[in-house]
Amino acid sequence: MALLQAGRAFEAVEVSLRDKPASLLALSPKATVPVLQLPDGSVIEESWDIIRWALAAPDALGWWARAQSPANLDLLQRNDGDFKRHLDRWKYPQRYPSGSLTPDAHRDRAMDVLLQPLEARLQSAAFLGGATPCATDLAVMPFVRQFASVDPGWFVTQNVPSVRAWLDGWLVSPLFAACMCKLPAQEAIRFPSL
Ligand SMILES: N[C@@H](CCC(=O)N[C@@H](CS)C(=O)NCC(=O)O)C(=O)O
Repeated sequence: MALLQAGRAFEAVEVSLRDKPASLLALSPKATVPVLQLPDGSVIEESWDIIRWALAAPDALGWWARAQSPANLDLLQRNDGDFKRHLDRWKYPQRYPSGSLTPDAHRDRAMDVLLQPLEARLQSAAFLGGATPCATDLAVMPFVRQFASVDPGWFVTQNVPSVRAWLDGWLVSPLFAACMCKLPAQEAIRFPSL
């Protein structure tokens, strides 16, 4: 989404995380997605670094600048740290059989760590960037989407109306639709600049 928002043309290659292709491992031995290879061959293998590369310069619309506020950096840290840890342990309990918390306790911690502070922020502004989005919206939204879809029936009963409205808005946005098209496996697909 950051690449599209920045109007940068790129090729996307869909990979199966259950059967990681050698081409991915060769680019990035840690083999998590996303991975971005630049024309000079250099590789960026952390999503926030990819977002920075896409949006920071030039930053005509301020998507990167607005993400640098202490409140947004704090949310990013919560998202990438404790929230993802609890989300994974709720979503994939079979992968973490010896944990001390039940899956539902992880779900509740995830609410406390991210969803409640996010709700407080979004009650006073439509986006984390204020009246318009910023890089933090892009970094956090996909994981809130994951969280909401683990148990949608439970999620709609939670008292986070502003988070739901924000998430629903992203899910119908042209930017999200452009990213979520189904790609053929392991074939480079060129995305035009928007
Ligand atoms: N800190 C990394 C995390 C990336 C990450 O964990 N991606 C997941 C998909 S959302 C992944 O590749 N999982 C496969 C694996 O860990 O083997 C980033 O933000 O780029």
